[in-house]
Amino acid sequence: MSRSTASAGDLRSPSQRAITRFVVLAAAAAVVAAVPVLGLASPAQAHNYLVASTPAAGETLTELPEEFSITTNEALLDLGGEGSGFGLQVKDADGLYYGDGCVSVTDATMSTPAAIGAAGTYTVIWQVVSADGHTVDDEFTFTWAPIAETPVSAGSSSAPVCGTTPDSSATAAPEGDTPDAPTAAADADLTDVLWIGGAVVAVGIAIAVTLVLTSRKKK
Ligand SMILES: [Cu+2]
Repeated sequence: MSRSTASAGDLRSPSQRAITRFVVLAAAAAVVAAVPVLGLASPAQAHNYLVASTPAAGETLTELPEEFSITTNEALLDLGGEGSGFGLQVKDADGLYYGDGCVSVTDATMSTPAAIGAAGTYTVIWQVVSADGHTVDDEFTFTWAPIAETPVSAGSSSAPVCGTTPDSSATAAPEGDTPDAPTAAADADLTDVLWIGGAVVAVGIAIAVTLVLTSRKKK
């Protein structure tokens, strides 16, 4: 494999050629290592994302629709058809929740019967199960400014659970009582990708070093 003579135009010393070879091999290894990392990262990018909602983020809502809804880019995964893993909460500026906590999922849309309190700023907190089985959650705000008299629902201090009677005591919910499990799951996803990516890069470097050492021994 070793060449007996350098070509006439190659004035580099053997050690320079070894360094060049190492750099080329290391670059090649990095490219090879990057391919599976990108492959692993793509499922995370395939998560469903919000494409439309009622009300829209930042909208000033003047009439109460029949339903509040979230629509994502592709069909949601509603295993068993019970909306497990799905949630759509509507919360006012005082931290009170409105609605019955029930959601229905049809194709790419999750909806809940609309209920709301007095005029003001509201937050929609939603969570869906992506096509790949992972949950995605986010929130946005909208302004409620009814132009006609609208029945005002009683808010509950805790997030309503479908099928149970909401706690209608109108006391503000304590801070930070929204579920944080989806965030933890997203962190775990990212950690996995970084860990696997790091391991693949390390293996790639080890292969490059081995190739360089092997080619040196053969001289
Ligand atoms: Cu995923």
